[in-house]
Amino acid sequence: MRHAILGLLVAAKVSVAQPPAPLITGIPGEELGHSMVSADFDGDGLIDIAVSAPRHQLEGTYTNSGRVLIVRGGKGDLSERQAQWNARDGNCRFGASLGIGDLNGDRAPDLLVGAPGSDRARGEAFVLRGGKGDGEAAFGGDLRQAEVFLSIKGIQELGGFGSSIAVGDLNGDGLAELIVGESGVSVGTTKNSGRVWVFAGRKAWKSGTASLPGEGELAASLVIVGREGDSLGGRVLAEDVNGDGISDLVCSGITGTHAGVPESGAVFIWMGKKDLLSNSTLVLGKDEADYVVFGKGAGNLGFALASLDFDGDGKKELLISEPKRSVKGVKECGAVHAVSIGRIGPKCDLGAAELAGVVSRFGMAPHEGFGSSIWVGVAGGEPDLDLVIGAASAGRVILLEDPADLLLKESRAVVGPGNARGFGTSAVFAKDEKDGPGHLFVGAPAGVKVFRY
Ligand SMILES: [Ca+2]
Ligand SMILES: [Ca+2]
Ligand SMILES: [Ca+2]
Ligand SMILES: [Ca+2]
Repeated sequence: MRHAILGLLVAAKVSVAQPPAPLITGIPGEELGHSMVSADFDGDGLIDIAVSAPRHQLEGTYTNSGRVLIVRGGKGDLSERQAQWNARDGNCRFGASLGIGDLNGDRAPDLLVGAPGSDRARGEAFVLRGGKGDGEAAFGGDLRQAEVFLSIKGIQELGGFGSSIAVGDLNGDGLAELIVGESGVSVGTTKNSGRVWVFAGRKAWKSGTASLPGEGELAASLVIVGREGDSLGGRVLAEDVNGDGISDLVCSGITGTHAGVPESGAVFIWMGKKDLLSNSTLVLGKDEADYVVFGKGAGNLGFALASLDFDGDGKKELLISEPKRSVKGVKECGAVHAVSIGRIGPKCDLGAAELAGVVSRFGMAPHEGFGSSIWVGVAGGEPDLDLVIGAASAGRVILLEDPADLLLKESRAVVGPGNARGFGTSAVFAKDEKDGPGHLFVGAPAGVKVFRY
């Protein structure tokens, strides 16, 4: 049985006739809806939403300080369920990246927030603890005063530490690692290499604010440096994509050059294993990743990352978007690729004529930006919806009830209203009420709006 919203969308086929009024309208220019994640941050059984506005101007500070809005699940007055995290300083772009994961092992999902513009773009990464009791994530606060569970400050000017952030157990010891991208950094003479930091999991994290290079208590266990132009760490993902039960590390170099074309993008993958963190530094070009996937043309491969069991074999495929991919004369229609690790070679070129282990869906029209965002449902969970893919330049999202639908042309789509520019830059589906099917939330940052269907 399909849920009400899906029934509605089936009937509407391509668009919902009357779009709802925006759930939240932000302040012009603040980019509300830039990033969005969903999890039950306060432990009440209802899914909550965190949505960022990284160019929000905080009262009394410079522009681009950023804010993250929380909408707690439930019924009734939105104002009673809404909270806000205020940034620490101007220009820090708090909320330019968001993530979820349980860092401290209390089984409550923690909210991860990057502020890559902080302190002359040295950047800062925040972990806001989820859960009942001492959980702070769902209730908001002002970082100029509030102590949060953990924050780490970057060290290199313009490095942009916090460009991406994720949590996952990469060495299978049961303790979750913290992974942070620093995509703006040039390491040594390697311009725009970007860098990814991995801080090994521990039974007890020392709460408070720390600075790189992680010393003593917070020494980084693994540092990965990109190739020239990669801007490694624009996105990071820690999910098990080869089915061995250990999370694997996936790092995007969205601007990387391939076959002489800058901005092609490359995605580097390391299989999680017991001794993954024993190398202290890896330098791409000298050291190899276990797998690399290269984009075709200036498509920005790796702009969005996710994982989902696409073919039902019990192993998750890696989903990689390429929103500026052109195909057969359709310029920048975009693409999403489902990659089966184990069926591809160590170097997988998406421009190759014959490709085993890769299933690709392309956007339909020029300049759609298909793949601006990817949201994945929980396997076997409610609602019965597996995948939402944004096409922000066209202002729409598509919804897939079964990952095998990826190739179906007749997917259900939701088209944003005309004043919702950037609709689909972020999207999640969340069961945010006790009864009922859940709702689709879509961010439109150029129109500074968040919609709920
Ligand atoms: Ca909740
Ligand atoms: Ca936690
Ligand atoms: Ca670990
Ligand atoms: Ca694995």
